Amino acid sequence: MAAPIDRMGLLLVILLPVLFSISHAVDRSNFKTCDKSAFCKRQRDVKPGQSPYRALLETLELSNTRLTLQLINDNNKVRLLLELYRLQGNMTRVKINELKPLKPRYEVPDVLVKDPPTEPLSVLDRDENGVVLSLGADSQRLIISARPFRLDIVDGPNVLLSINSRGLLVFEQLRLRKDTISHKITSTVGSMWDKIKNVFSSKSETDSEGGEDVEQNVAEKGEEEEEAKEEEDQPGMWEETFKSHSDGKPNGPTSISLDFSFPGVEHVYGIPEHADTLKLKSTEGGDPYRLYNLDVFQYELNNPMALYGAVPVLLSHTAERTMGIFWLNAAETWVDIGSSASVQGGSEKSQTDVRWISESGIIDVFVMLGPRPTDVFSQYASLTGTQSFPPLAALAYHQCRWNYNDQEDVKAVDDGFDEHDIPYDFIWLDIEHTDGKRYFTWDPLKFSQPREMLQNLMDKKRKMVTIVDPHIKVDSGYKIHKEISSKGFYIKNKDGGDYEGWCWPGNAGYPDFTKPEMRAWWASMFAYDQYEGSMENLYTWNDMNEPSVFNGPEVTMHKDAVHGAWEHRDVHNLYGFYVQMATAQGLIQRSGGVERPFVLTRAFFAGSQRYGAVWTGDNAAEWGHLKMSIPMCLSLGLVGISFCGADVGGFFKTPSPELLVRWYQAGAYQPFFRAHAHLDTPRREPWLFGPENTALIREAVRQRYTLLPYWYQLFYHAHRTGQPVMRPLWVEYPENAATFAIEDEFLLGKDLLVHPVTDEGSRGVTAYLPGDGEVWYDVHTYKKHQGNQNLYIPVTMNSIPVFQRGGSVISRKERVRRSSLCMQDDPYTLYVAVSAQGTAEGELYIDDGHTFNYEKQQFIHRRLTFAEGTLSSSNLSPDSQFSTASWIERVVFMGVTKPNTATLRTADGSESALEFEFDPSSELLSLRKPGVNAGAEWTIQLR
Ligand code: NBV
Repeated sequence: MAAPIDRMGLLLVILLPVLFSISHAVDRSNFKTCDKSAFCKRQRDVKPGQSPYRALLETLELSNTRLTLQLINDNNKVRLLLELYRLQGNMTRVKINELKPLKPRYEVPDVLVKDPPTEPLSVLDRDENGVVLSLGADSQRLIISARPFRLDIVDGPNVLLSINSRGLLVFEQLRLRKDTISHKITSTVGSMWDKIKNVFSSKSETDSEGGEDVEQNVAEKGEEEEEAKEEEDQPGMWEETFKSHSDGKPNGPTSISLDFSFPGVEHVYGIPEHADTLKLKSTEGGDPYRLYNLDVFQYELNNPMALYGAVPVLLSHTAERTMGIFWLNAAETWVDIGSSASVQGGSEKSQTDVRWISESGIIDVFVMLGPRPTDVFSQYASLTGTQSFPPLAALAYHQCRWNYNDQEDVKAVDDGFDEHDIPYDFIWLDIEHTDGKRYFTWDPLKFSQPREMLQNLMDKKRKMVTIVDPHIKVDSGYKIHKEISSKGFYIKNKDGGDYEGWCWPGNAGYPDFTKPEMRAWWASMFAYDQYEGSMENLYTWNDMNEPSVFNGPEVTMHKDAVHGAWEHRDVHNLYGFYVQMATAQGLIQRSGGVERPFVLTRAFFAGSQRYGAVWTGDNAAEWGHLKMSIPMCLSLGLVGISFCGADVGGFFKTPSPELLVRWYQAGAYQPFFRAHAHLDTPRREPWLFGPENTALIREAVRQRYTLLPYWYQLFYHAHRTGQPVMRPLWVEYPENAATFAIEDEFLLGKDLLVHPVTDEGSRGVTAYLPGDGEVWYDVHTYKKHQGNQNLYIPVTMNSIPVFQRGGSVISRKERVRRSSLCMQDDPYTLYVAVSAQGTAEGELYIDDGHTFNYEKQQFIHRRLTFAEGTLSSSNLSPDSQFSTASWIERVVFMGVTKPNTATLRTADGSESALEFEFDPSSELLSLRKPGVNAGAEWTIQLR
C-alpha cells in the first residue's frame, strides 16, 4: 500500500504540476547574476594590468618531471605554490595552491582516469627575469616571467597561450575572521576558530593531506600578514544572502581566478552546458558564462546562464592550431570571454582572452596543445576517459513521456508502435510509476506486475527505462531511506543533522554520493533481488541530480551543506557525475560485470562520458529549441560527451505537427534519440497526428534504424579514441574558416553531413558542403554535389537533407523491424560513395551489441576499401574472435561508370559474377546479393 502523503508532499503534488504547466520563460530572479554572487563580483572588480604576483625564482625546484616555484602577492605577502608538469601527449599542467593554507583546499578526485603520466622537464635558460623550459615537442617552450608573474607557451616565434598576462591571478587565501585573528597570537584561539577546526576535523578519504598543523600555519600566516597591507573584508566574504537564503561561510572567501590569452584566436568553443551558440560569445558588457549545475525551469535560449551540467573545458581554434584548457574545479565557476589586440611579429592580431573564476578549491589547469582538433580530443580523453560504449539498443529510438500511466498504457503504446509499423527499443517510465516518488519501487495499483510488463517487452525484444532520482523520501517505512539514514550516508547540514530539502516526494534526504561507500551501497540496490520487479531489460534514468532542491537557493543545495570534510560548495558540480557513476556501476554489477549499462543523466561534469548519456533537459516545443539542440549537443561532443540528445518534440508546451515531424527528422540524426513530453501536454505518440504525419515520423525513425551499424561504429570509435560522434564541420575541415561558426549542420563521424530543417514552413535550406575538390552525395537521391559550396536544397515535409562524403563506405541494415535486437542477424548493405579520385574507404564493426566481451576481442572489425575498381574487405583486427550470421546483401556504388562485369572473389579463391543494375543519370550501381558473410575476407572487382 502506498503510504499516506505527508502535508508538504501533498502541497507539492498539488502545486508543482500547476506551477510547472504555466507557460512563461525562466524566472531570472531565481538565479544569480555575477553581480549577485559575492565572489564573482569581487573577482570581476579586479581589473587587468595590476598583478601583485611575483615569482620567487630562488625558490625554484626542479625534479625530473615537476617544477615548483613560489609566487608572492606583494600586497598581502601571501605565498602561493606553483607546480608545473609536462604531460605525455603534448599537455602542460599548471597547479597553483596556497603555499601554506590554513587547512587543505579541495582538489577534485575521481574525474581524472589516472595520474596523468609526465615527461621530463628541462630548463633551457634562466636569469633574474625568468626561466625558459623546454616542452619537448619541437620548438615549444614554456617561459616563466618573474615580475609580474606570467607564463607563456610559445612555439618558435609564436605565442600560443599566455597565462596571467592580464594579471588576473587572484587567490583568496584561507584566513581567520578579523575578530578571531586579534586573539590568535596569544594562542587563545577564539571560538570561531574552534568551530572551523571542528567542522574540518573529520577528514574524508579524499583528503589525502591528512591533518595539517593548522595552528602553526595560523602563526606563520600571522607573521606574513604582519608585514602585509591590512586587507579589508568585503561584503559577502563571511556570509551572503540570496533571496531568503543565507550562506554561512565558515571558511570565508576562498575564490580563485586566472586569465588565459590566445593570440591570433577568434574562435573558442565548449564550456557546456549553455543554451547558446556553438562559438562562444564575448561576455564583455554582460554576464560571464556560468558553470553551476542547476535545475532551471523553462530555460531561455541564447544566454550564458548555468544549466544542468558543467564541463569546464574550452577549446580554441584557428586554421593553424586547436588547443584546449581544462579547468579542473567542481565549485561554482564563471568564465569571461573577451577580445583584445596583441602584437606578434610586428603585426597586430586579434586575441581571445578567457578568465576563469571559481568559488573554492585550487587552480588545476590542463593546457592541451593540440595541434589538431583530433589531438585535443585524444589529449582530453587521456585525462578524463572516453565515451562509454553503449548497448546497441540505446542508439535506437526511445519513447518517453511524463508519464505512461499504468501497465495497460505501456502495453497500448507498445502495441501502437507495431500497429503503425514504427520501430522502437525503449519505453520510459517517469516519476509517477513509483509508489509515492519512492524510487526503486512501483506504484502498487498502476504497476502491480512489473515483471510481467518487462517480460512482455522482452518477448518483443524491447526494453524499458525507469527513473531513479537521488532525492530520497524521508519516510521511516521506506527501505532506501532507512538504510541511507542508518548508515549515515546522507549529506549533512551545517549543524551536523541530515540535510533535508523538498523535492517530488516532499521532504527528502540527499545521499552523499561523494562517499565511495555510499556509491557502493547505491550500486548494490540495482541487484535484481534488491530492486524488486527489475529485470535485465530494465535500465535507468537519473534526473534532478544537480541536485534539484525545490526550496533551496537557486533550486539547489545550500552551499554550506557538508560532505564529510568538504562543503557542498566545493563539490557541487560533481554531484550528478557521482550519481550516474554509482548507477552505472549498479547496472554492471547486477549482471556480474557482463552487460554494458545504459544510464541517462541530466547533471554532468567532466568525465561523465564514462557513465552513459546526457540530455539537454527541459526544452520547449519551439522552433528555437529545435535549432538549439544542435549547438548544445555539438558543444558537449567537443568536450568528450558524445551521447547527447534533446527531448524530441520539446518537453514543455505542445508542438505543431510540423514541428514534431521536423524534430523527429533532426533527432533521428542526433546521438541520443528520445521523444519526451511534459505531464500536462496532450499525448503525442507518433500516430496521433494523421496518417501523413505518422508516415513522415515512421520514415525518420526507420532512417535511424537503417543507419544503426554506422552509429554503432562511431560510438565504438568514440569509446576507443575519444573522437566525438557528432562533430562541428571545423573539426574535419580545420583550415577552412568558412566552417568555424556553422551550427545549423553537423557531421556524424567524418562521412555524413546532416542539415536538419529547423524552420517553420521551410521550402529549402542552404547547406554548406565543405572540402575543395571533394564531392558529396545526397543519400536520398544519390545526386552528386561538389564540395566547398553553399548548396540550396529545396525541401518538402519529407526531406531530411543528409549527404555522404565521396570517399567513404557506410554500412546500413535495410530490413527495418520492431526493434534493433530483431535486426541483429540481418544482412548489410554497403554504400560506397566514390571520391573525385575514384576511391572510397570505410569500416564495419560488429559485436554482440550488449556485453563487455568486445574487450576480450569478441568483435569483427573490417576495413572496406575501394580503389582501382576493386572493393575489398580486410581484417582490421586479426586477433579478434567473433562470428556473425549477418551477410552482405547489396553493395551500392555512387559516382561510378557502368562496368561490364562485377566479380566477387572469396577467401577460398572462388569467383562468381554478380548481377547488377546501373542508373546512368545518377551514376548509381547496385550489386545484388554478394551473399558473403559480413566477417569474411572478399573482394569485388568492377571491370
Ligand atoms: O520527472 C519529471 C520531469 C522529467 O520528465 C523531465 O524530463 C526532467 O527534466 N522532471 C524533469 C522533473 C520536473 C520537471 C518540471
